[in-house]
Amino acid sequence: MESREDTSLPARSVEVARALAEAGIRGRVRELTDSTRTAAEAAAALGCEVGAIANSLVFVSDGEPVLVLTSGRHKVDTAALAARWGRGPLRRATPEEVRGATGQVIGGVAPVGHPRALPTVVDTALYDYPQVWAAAGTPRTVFPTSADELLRLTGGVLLPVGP
Ligand code: 5CA
Repeated sequence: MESREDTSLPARSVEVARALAEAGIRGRVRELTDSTRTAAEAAAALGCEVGAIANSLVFVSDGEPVLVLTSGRHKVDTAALAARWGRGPLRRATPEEVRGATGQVIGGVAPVGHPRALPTVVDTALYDYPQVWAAAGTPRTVFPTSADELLRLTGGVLLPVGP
C-alpha cells in the first residue's frame, strides 16, 4: 500500500484528523494513491477484508440526516434498522443532502468532521474485525480504527444493521 501521512492532507481530511486528535484517537489519516471510493476499492487498496471497511452512509429519517456506519460486507436493512433504532423510515440521502449534512462528498464521507454531529448507528458486525478502516473526508483518504473507537468518536448507538 502506497500512502502518505498527515502532512499536506486535503482540507476535508484535515478536519477529520482534527476530530480524531480531539477524541484522543491514535490512528492517523492516510492518503492513498489508489481510490478508496467504495468498500471494495478500499479493501483492495488496503489489502484487507471488505467487511473490515466501515462505510459511512447518510440517510434521512424524521426529516433529519443520520449516519449509519456499516460493515462493507453487507447492505443496510433499512426497515429493520428503523424499527430497532426507534425512528421513522430511513431513505438514502441525495448527493446534495450528503454534502450539506457532512461537508464531504459521496465516496469520502467520514464518521466525523461534519458541521454538526449526526445521530449515528455503529454496526455490530464491525466487532468481527479487530481493525477496521473508515473514510477520512475524500475518496482517497482513510484511517484505521475499531468499532469501540467509532462508538466513542460519534457518540453513536450499537445495533445490528445487516439483513
Ligand atoms: N470510502 C469508502 C469507505 S472507506 C466509502 O465512502 N464507502 S461508502 O459505501 O460509504 O460510500 C459509497 C456509498 O455511497 C455507496 O455505498 C453508495 O451506496 C453511496 N452512493 C453512491 N452514489 C450515491 C448517490 N447518488 N446517492 C446516494 N448515495 C450514493
